[in-house]
Amino acid sequence: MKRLAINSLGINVNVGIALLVPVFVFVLAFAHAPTALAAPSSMTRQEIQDLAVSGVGYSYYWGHGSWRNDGTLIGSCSGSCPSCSHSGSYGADCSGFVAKVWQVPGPSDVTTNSHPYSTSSFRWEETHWNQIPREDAVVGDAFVYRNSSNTGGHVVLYESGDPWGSSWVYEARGCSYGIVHRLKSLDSSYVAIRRHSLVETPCATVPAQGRVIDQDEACFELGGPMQYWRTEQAGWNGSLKWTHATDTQVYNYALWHFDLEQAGRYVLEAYTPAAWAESQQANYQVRHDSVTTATVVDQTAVDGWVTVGEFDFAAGDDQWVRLEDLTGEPGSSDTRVVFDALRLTRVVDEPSDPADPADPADPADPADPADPNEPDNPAPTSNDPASQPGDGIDDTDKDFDRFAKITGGCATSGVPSSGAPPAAVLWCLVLLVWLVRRRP
Ligand SMILES: [Ca+2]
Repeated sequence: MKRLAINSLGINVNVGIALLVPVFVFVLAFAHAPTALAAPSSMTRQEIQDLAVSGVGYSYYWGHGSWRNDGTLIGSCSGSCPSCSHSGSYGADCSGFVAKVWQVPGPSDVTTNSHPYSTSSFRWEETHWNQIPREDAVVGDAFVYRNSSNTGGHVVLYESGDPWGSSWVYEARGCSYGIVHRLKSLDSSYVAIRRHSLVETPCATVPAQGRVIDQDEACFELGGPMQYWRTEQAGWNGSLKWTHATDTQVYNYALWHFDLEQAGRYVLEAYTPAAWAESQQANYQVRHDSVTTATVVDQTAVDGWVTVGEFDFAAGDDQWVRLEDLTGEPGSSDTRVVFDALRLTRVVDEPSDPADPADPADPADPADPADPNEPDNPAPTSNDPASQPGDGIDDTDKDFDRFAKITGGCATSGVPSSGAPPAAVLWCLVLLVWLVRRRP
């Protein structure tokens, strides 16, 4: 009994612990979880933009956020918000609009009214989004502004354009305008924010022949304090980044990641437009096939593609080029280091004439031996050999023939023909025959 009791007790304790531990962990987890919001569902930038487009045309509706996919029942707004009046069931204000197209805090059909955040939330909180450097804004990011007294503000969805100048945006503009797509100047009081859980376009692979890898691709990684980066509407494909050089420590750096489809030897070039590239000792570190090679490049040497070097790359990723601001040029010199496109071009080995053995096939072309007959058969020349480039007649012959044809009509002027019997001889023969016949 004792042993049984002990065994029974032991079993019960073990089972109890086994059951209680996960329950305890579960309770603990949730006791600490209430403020930890789940990340929003994954979305692509295209999905965000598509939702924004679907809302264009609907009315401004203070404190609301919903519309329809069929563009009907757009509603209307009048007056001056918040003391405005609205008719209809659909429409959105600026923050209701951005929350809906961003699908935050969670999935919500556009037809379902929701208004989970104010511009204050978008400006001062970072629950499902965070601030980004303004110049990094791309389609699907947002720009938010909140006044100094924190009583009002505005938020728009960014599409394209100059983030420091005129930008194309989608916005619930106001009572008199509704939801619009327009070119808007975003002043410096706006900050850029980016939704979490975006599914970004992956870094595209490098095909066998190579390709350009630009600084606005997913393959490009920017590092260091964002306030030191500048973006210009210049360079390869209309944009580049630069930062000032230093001679003390690395502040900023960037990497271009490569994922090659085929191993091989490639020429690596960097695009260095003269208007922006000033560093004469940019240090490119090239990671290729498990080897890192550093090369100093004068970015002022070429207004365009400057050669970094020739490298053997393996197939696959974990290969990159890293460029830092630590060039050795003093910060006081305000030397710009440019970060624009890189170009990989496959080095094709010179063929060792392996195709030549195929040349013996040429003798199988017996047409040439027939050429000697050509002078005896001048008829083809009347077919304008100039229009028969594949007939094996060389240009000299064509020119001669063309000349002969053109001058043919004038040849009766008596160009001596060595093969023709002189007329006098013929007349002599005729006279001789006549004399012989007359002889009795
Ligand atoms: Ca570029």
